[in-house]
Amino acid sequence: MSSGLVCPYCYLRFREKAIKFRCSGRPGPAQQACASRRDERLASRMGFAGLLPPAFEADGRRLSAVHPDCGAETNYRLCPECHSRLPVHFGKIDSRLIALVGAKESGKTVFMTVLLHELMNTVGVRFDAAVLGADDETRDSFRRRYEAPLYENRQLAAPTQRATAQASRRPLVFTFSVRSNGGLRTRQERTVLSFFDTAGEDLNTAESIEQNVRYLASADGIILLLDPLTMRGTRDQIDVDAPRPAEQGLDSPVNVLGRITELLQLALKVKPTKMIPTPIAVAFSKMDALRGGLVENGPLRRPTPNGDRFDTQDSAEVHDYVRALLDEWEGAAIDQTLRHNYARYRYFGLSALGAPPTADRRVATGVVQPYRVADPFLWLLSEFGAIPRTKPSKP
Ligand SMILES: Nc1nc2c(ncn2[C@@H]2O[C@H](COP(=O)(O)OP(=O)(O)OP(=O)(O)O)[C@@H](O)[C@H]2O)c(=O)[nH]1
Ligand SMILES: [Mg+2]
Ligand SMILES: [Zn+2]
Ligand SMILES: [Zn+2]
Repeated sequence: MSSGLVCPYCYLRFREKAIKFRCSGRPGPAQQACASRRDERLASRMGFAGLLPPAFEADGRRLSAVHPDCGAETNYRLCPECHSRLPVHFGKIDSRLIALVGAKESGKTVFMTVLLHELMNTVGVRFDAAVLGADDETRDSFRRRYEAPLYENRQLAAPTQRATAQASRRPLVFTFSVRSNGGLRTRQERTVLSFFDTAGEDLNTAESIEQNVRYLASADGIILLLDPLTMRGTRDQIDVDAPRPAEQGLDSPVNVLGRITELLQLALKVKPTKMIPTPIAVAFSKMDALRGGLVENGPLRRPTPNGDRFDTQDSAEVHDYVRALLDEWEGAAIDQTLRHNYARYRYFGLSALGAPPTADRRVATGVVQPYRVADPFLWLLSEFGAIPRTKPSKP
């Protein structure tokens, strides 16, 4: 799809040429500097009301421009729609938007926090990859709002606020860089990643559906987090110490999948005879609470793979195993929905925390010990061709 670029902050589509610039605010050749002011576009779209030097139009295919008012050069490039600052080299490097969706309480915020922490640490080392926040706001808010509470205070986040209730909620945007070995040449492959932590109830209310439709329609890959503990067939298998989901008010995984499927079909204008092309990783969270019922040394009890490629064989085994579990959990309708509507889907089972939390939402063991938390993300990256994968072994 070369119908232009998609902003990792507002998810609107535009052409590279339309990229705008923001004046550097430094004095130009005539020693005149442009004054900072409120950027109305940034205020209305992203809820940022601070003072900034003015935005202006120039040839967006270039990495810098001269502001005619002051004559100073700038390399501060902006999304033409929302005026957010674009990541360095945006438009010249791959950009992948990954949508993270799931019902209320399914574990999205904890999952995203642990995933990003792992990407910056062990998984980064495993793939020799560097993961960096693409802007000050992402760097600061990831650390302060997500990482520090969980890793320093061992406290799980409060339920995520709905997008409309807090206009300033913006996606976290990261750049993922890996060295690719193409024969004699090695080069850096850079991918821009955008995560938007939706609030579970955003999928229910009409006014917030529009934003989600745009978000899902622009996504290059989807991670759908489903809470297996809310499925009827798991009730008698849940670890006695694990907090149980509320009996009422939570959406069942099959309903959530149904709603997302309808949204995608509408947003992508998928013909009735066609499948949804976006790859979807269907990940069952909180597997620690069901550990007792899993086959010992089976795909969801053995250690997370740690080679420097995505392990295709291991992933296929997990996929088959989870599909078999779905029958046991009375979730066969999930498999039917996926099989009839999606061209590419894959099952995952994971635990962000590694053990059930305490009843007062704290990390029980004192340390976060994730299990397979990066698998869905690594599968998507391998589908995009951004990381290498192992060849499947013969059946
Ligand atoms: N057993 C277990 N429970 C988990 C895990 N991750 C999250 N939970 C539980 O799920 C609850 C909800 O997690 P959140 O990450 O806040 O869920 P969410 O999907 O962001 O919820 P909303 O923001 O309300 O949509 C937590 O308070 C935990 O009790 C896990 O890895 N294992
Ligand atoms: Mg949340
Ligand atoms: Zn200027
Ligand atoms: Zn934008």
